[in-house]
Amino acid sequence: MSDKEVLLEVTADHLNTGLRGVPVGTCRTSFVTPTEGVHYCGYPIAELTHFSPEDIVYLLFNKELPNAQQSAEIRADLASRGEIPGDLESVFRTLPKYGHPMDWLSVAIHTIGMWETTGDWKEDALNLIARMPRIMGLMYRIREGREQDIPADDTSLSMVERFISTLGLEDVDNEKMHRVIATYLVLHMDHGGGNLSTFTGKAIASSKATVYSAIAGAMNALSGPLHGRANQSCLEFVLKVGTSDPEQVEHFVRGELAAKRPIFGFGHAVLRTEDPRATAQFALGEEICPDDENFKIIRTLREVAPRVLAENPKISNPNANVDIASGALLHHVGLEDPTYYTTFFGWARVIGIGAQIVDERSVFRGGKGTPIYRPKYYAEQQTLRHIE
Ligand code: AMX
Repeated sequence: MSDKEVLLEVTADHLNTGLRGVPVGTCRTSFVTPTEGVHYCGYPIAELTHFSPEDIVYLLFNKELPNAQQSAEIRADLASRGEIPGDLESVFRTLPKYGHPMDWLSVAIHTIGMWETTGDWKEDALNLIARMPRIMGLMYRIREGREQDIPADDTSLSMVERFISTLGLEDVDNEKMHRVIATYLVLHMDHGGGNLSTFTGKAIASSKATVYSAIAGAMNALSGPLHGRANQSCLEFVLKVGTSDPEQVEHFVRGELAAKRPIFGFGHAVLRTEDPRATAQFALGEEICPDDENFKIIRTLREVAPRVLAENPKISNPNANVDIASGALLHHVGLEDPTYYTTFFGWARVIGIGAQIVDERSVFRGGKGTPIYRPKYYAEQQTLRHIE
């Protein structure tokens, strides 16, 4: 695009719309199309589902998929950065257990940033990414009161293996858990430049606050029910449906719509087909848990809800979105408490947001970086007056 190309004529009715559709900047890591959903560095997400999370970290930071040697190098690099530089368990013990896991995650990220910040955008982003598996595992252990015999963090393992090892759940199928979490991470790492948490992270970093402050803030943005917390609501919704009988599911869906409640897991602001991230998770579920009760419910919802939602012409996309299936899969592999689900989303997004912060701070504008964010606001109901 040329420097002088007109991208949008801004009119007064763009004000107070949350910058919806207002061009702000460029993004080198991902974009979203109405038919194929998110693409990472040009690759449709559907073509990336079988790569390891480490390979996708490499892709988002280097804009190319790694060859075998580069893949081994990124794993070794992340392993070398994995150790948390302080006693996070003690900090976690001081937090209220009734606090939401997303608040714990944000506190953990902020705390680690106080212990150690190098000031180099890429170093700090990669260090934080490498520490996320241990943060996630320790959060579960301390919140659940399983504080004894937490295994040492073997940073030579993959990121997902480190989480599973720290988590230390008995009677679960670790291999299935590995597949579900690895797929989850790959699918959720990035989603364009303007989603709220990514935008928030980049906005904070534009003040040259640290990567840790910026990403802690991004996690706070992600924690809201209109953003990341939708995946928690989605499994809660599935549990509420409680049946996979098509007639009963249809009755339930119609009842929710009549009561003006959303049908969670359906609809999207940009996509106009089923989200390929939902398609990928349905395929994984058919493979690993076709008879799981919650999976059966979402399978029926996927058949029934789009048909019912399509009766309302206002609804631009009646199809399944990314959140429909992830909860059922996480629940199946032993991660049954939906209040944690947004933290997996956060874990994944630390990678995309980290890569975007590095681009904005050290690549754009010939390496000078984007200036501090400063959109314009107009005064409203503020006629000039003076103290008499
Ligand atoms: N259930 C009920 N109503 C829905 C709906 C759904 N699944 N999807 C859209 N609608 C309604 C909207 O609320 C809106 O109603 P309004 O005009 O009275 O405000 C109308 O249909 C038109 O909406 P839209 O243009 O099709 O979508 P949107 O961009 O306004 O909203 C979304 C998108 C995701 C918020 C919406 O589809 C929704 O609320 N879905 C259910 C909740 C959910 O699954 N959230 C997870 C989002 C996943 C993600 O994007 N990460």
